[in-house]
Amino acid sequence: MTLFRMILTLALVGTFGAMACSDDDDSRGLPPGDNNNSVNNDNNSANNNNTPGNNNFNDGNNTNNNVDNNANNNTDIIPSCQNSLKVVFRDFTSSHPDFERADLGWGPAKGMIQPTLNADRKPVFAALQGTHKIEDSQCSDTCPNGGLVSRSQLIETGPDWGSIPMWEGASTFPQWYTDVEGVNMRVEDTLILQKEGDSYVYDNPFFFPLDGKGFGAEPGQLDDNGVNRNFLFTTEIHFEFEYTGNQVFTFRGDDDLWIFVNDKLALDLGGLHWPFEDTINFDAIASEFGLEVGGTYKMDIFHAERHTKASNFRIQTNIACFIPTID
Ligand SMILES: [Ca+2]
Ligand SMILES: [Ca+2]
Repeated sequence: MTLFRMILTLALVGTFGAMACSDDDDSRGLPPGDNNNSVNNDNNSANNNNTPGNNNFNDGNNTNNNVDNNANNNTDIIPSCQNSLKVVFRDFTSSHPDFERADLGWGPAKGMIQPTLNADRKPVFAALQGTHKIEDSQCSDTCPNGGLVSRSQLIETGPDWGSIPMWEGASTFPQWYTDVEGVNMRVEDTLILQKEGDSYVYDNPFFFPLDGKGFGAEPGQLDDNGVNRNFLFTTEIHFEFEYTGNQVFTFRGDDDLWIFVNDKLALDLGGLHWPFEDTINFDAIASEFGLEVGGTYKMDIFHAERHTKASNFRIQTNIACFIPTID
């Protein structure tokens, strides 16, 4: 680290600390990206009602169960459709330079990756820093919290944070969504969405699908309940869906999240950050993304859990049929 970088980092940490340390903030000393805990305490409805098919690693203290157990019990499922998403997780450890870093900038930061996928349907590195373009709609009432900066402060100060690298960059990012022996461990699984009104929802404020799997929990990496968890992993999902009109897809979570629709980047919440939310309105992007009602299109989702001590993952959509295309 250069002297200038050290000075810059210390200055920014000091600035953030001054903003962050309000009365009851217990997150001092941690990077700002993962300090949110309000959504972890709100007993949100989607995963706590013990309905059939709803036992997918949703509890703050239990390890994950087999998420496929009760998939067929949901009578709301259209027979020819799947309300589940096939997932490839890749477990990492804090030894990887992009995970559990303390000196990174934070997001959500747009522009960290290229707007299109490569030939292997993987995202491609674009920039070390990204830019901060935080819209009101992206920051729900659960964000910020715990004495962190206010939303207006965040917007005002965002560009400063964007000057700090979000990751190592081009040399390490290809490892995030590729099996690399000795670097990551691949675990395949399924996320089951629950029918809620006209939507399908997967909502997990304790998203630790690799507890007891992969490299396992590292010592000292605790969630907000003090439970030792297996943090630091990536999530890769590929599927197709029929565009029928009037469809939306909302994601909220931490940390990095990118969604491609018909091979174009449609949702960009990169970087370390507390749970942020954004929505793809397919009607609004139809022209730009080449979508025509009645057509079937690819969606590719890339997520990364990159820092303690929270892991949130929420999907809400009125897309009823997911056609998995992952290998
Ligand atoms: Ca891990
Ligand atoms: Ca996190």
